Parts: sequence; structure tokens; C-alpha cells
Amino acid sequence: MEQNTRAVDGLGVRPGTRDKTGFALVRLPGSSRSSGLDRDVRRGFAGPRKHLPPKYFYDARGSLLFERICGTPEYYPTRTESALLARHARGILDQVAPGTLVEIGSGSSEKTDHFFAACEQLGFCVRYQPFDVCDEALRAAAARLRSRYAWLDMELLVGDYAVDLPALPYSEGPRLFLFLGGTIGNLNHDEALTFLAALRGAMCPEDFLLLGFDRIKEKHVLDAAYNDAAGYTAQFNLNLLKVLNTRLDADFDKHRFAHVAFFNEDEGQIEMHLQAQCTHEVSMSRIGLVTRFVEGETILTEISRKFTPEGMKALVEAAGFRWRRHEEADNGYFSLALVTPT
Ligand code: SAH
Ligand code: AVI
Repeated sequence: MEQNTRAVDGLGVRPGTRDKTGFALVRLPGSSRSSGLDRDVRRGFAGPRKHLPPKYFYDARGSLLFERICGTPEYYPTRTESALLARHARGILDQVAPGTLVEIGSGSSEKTDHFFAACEQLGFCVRYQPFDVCDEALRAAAARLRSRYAWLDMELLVGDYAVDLPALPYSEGPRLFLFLGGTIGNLNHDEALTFLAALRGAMCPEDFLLLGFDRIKEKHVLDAAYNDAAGYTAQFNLNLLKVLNTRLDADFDKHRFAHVAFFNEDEGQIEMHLQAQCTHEVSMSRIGLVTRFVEGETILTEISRKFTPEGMKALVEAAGFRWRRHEEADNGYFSLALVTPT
């Protein structure tokens, strides 16, 4: 596996711009949220098991709904990982001594505050490169961070982590890459291996990666986390139909679909579906596609894999990383793994 040993200096990247709020913003080649949507819909609706990749959840509304999910009592990953970061951010910063934090799938960046607060305690001054497919989430996070950490130099990266890792603009090292929230679980085994190998290829030998991963646990805890009583997860799932209506000029009726999510114990993953409540046809004018849904049929909209520490160690090692440090919640609900490319 090949690794960068030098700065890539924005190779393949459109020149950075400043948006109207003054943030430096780089649009990576896969930055259009709808890039690949036509292909993904045609492919995902063609077979007997309809499915779509989860990146399309995250329009502005989807990102806000995800934040609401994070605040529900049932969704333990965010508060558990946040508590782990509160406990270990300082030690990790001491170990890595980073010049830059690069956060992949950064969303609201709220948990990253633990690192910035620890920087203040340690007298470190880091640069921050949040990288997300949702530019509204990036801008909102940057505005919040600027008001709280005036010293923080930020460069916002809009792109798709499935394609844009080789085009990441370099920033001063060592770099601490963050991939938090258990988002690694939204990739199937092959996608996760490809992602990790690409990330490793974009890293220099002195860089580190901190991975947050969700753990296998009792089914009832997992089922509840994806079926919160306030209904935010259902709204998040159904919002995908609105995204399709807007981007594909489609006529999905959200009242004809229901949110279904459950832990598949054989596969070790949550499966989130949109289930057709009646037999009907949906037309997607922009791509000239009409799809028939039979009552009870589903679209698989997301998997969220849960891991054992041994399973995650095997995965990152298969991608060429070395396992350096593992921190887990007292109840074993969530883990952080610090790994290096060599
Ligand atoms: N890291 C945050 C957010 C997790 S939600 C947390 O732990 O709370 C997943 C984030 O990944 C969202 O902000 C979403 O917009 C982003 N995302 C999803 N698919 C992506 C992709 N293919 N490329 C880049 N970002 C993506
Ligand atoms: C972003 N990702 C880790 C979340 C998860 O738990 O898989 C997305 C999510 N889907 C429903 N609830 C939360």
C-alpha cells in the first residue's frame, strides 16, 4: 500500500475560496452532494433488495435532524463518545502533538471541542480541517467554533470521503485524523477496508487516526437507539424521500413509507429501512425512471455496524494500520482506537 511522504499541496483540488462569512473553503471533486445520485439510484433500485447510500441523508435538514437524534435519551453513542473524549483528549494530544486536526464526517464538530479545550490547557495551537459532504453543517460548525475559539485557524473541506481522500489538501503535521461517531459502521466491510486503505494512503508516517466505533451490545438497547420515542430518527430516515424529490424531481409520498430499524444480530448491524405501506409507483422525472414498490417492500437506507475491539483491530490491521491505543466506556458501549499508518 502506498503512502504519502510529502505534502500533496492541494493536488487535484479546485483553488480554495473564502465564503461570504470569511471561512477558507475548499470544494473537493466529489463535493456535490448529488454527485453520483443518478447512478446510485439506478443501481440501488434495480435489484430485488432496494438500497441507497447514507450520504444522501445529509442535506441541511438531515444534518439538523441528526443533531436532534444525538440529543435523545435513547441514542447513547454521542454522549458516551463525548465522555470518552472529555477523559482522553488531553492524553491523546500529548501523545500525538499535532499541528493539524483533520476531521472526516465532522458534522456539528461538537465533540471536537474537547480537543480544542485541551489545546487551550496545554498551550497548543492547532489548525482544524473539518471535512464533510454537507456544507451547511460545515459552515454552522465553523461559525460556532470561531466564536468560541477565536485563535483556531480553520479550513473547511467539502467533499465525499468515498472519493476525495487522495485530494485532501495538506496541512502542517503531525496530523491527527478524526473519524468519530461510529461513522465507520455506516460502511460495509469492503467499503470500510477501501476507505481505511485510501485514508492510510493519504497519511504521512507521523500522522495518527482516532476512530470512534460503536460496540455490540444488547439488542433492546440498540433497537431503542434507532427508534427514539420523539421520532427524530424516523424523520431523519423519511427526509431522504424529500432529498430525492428535490434532486430528482421525484414524487415520493412520505405518508406511503414507514421508518423501520432493527439490530440484525447475525450481521452485527443496525439496518434502517423505508418500508412501502402500499403498492404504488414513484416517478423520478429528472432521470426518466419509474419504480414500483410492492406493499411491505423496503429500501435499505443505512447499515450501522457494531464491533468488538478485536473485530475493529482486525479491520484496521487489514488496511495496514497499527493499533496503538484503545479507550472504552466503563459500560463497554463505545470505543476510541488510536492507530498509525506504520
Ligand atoms: N462526526 C459527527 C457527525 C456524524 S454524522 C458526530 O460524531 O456526531 C455523519 C457525518 O458524516 C455527517 O455530518 C455527514 O454529512 C457526513 N457524511 C456522510 N457521508 C459522507 C461522505 N460520503 N463524505 C463526507 N461526509 C459524509
Ligand atoms: C452517523 N452515524 C454513525 C449514525 C449511526 O448511528 O449509524 C447515523 C444514524 N442513523 C440513525 N441514527 C443515527
